[in-house]
Amino acid sequence: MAPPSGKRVKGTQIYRPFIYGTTARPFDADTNPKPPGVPDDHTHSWTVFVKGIDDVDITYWLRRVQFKLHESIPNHVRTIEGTKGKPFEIHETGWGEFEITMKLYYVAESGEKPQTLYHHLRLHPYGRTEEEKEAMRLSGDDIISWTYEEQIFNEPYDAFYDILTSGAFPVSSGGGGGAKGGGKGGKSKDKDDQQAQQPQRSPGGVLDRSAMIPLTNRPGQPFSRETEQVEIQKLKDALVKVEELTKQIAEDVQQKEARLRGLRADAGIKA
Ligand code: SLL
Repeated sequence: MAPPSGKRVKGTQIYRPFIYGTTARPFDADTNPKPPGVPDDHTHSWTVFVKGIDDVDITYWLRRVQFKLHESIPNHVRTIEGTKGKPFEIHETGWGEFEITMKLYYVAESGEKPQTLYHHLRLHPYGRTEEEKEAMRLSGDDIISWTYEEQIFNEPYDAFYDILTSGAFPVSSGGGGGAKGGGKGGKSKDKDDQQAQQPQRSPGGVLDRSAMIPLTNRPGQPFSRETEQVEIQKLKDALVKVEELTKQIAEDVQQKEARLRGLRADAGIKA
């Protein structure tokens, strides 16, 4: 593919948060009955996905995703083309865990080569302790293995830069430019125009075509500033623990050295 014409925006990096991963659920007669035709040895239904944070649209930078599943699965290489506002996803059933390869293809204007990500399909709760495993069992029977990622576009072409950054404020001259909810009977044109000027936000407050993440968590939306703060606190607490341990070990070494000196002196050995 020929690189896009135009210049690169020098010294500029644009990043966009996104999430990829799998959600699995064991078959259960009441909560997740096995659909007809699913083989007897299949124990779970699962979904693999790539999507925007707080489910915001990412198709303005991500064009398609090729998912490579385990060879035991019929038609194991699947390509999903982007549909505006929808996740790139595949629903499947099976019995075993394996590594899924996801190849991300960017929009033509980006001039970017595809990039490959790897994700381990999880069917069973995991964690280092029973507590952690129990936490995995939260939210019904869903086994969630999700990763927060940031896609970096380094010195994007100027046309792509515009695509990345201009969508939050639709051009009013274009008759709405994709603003939702306008044009219903009874609304004045002024109001429609006003709405077209409003940047669009997800329910969690994420501005369309931005690098924002929500301030707080919501059910099914675990990545937020709140989560970030919790992680930062965990790191701080761990650092305090490491410093305490280091101090203890240093004291221990000092005591042992003193004892060694004493023993040597008793035995008449020169230090
Ligand atoms: C394992 N190494 O032994 C893995 C392989 C394969 C999973 C897991 C089959 C689905 C189908 C399926 O679940 N394969 O037949 O459609 O755990």
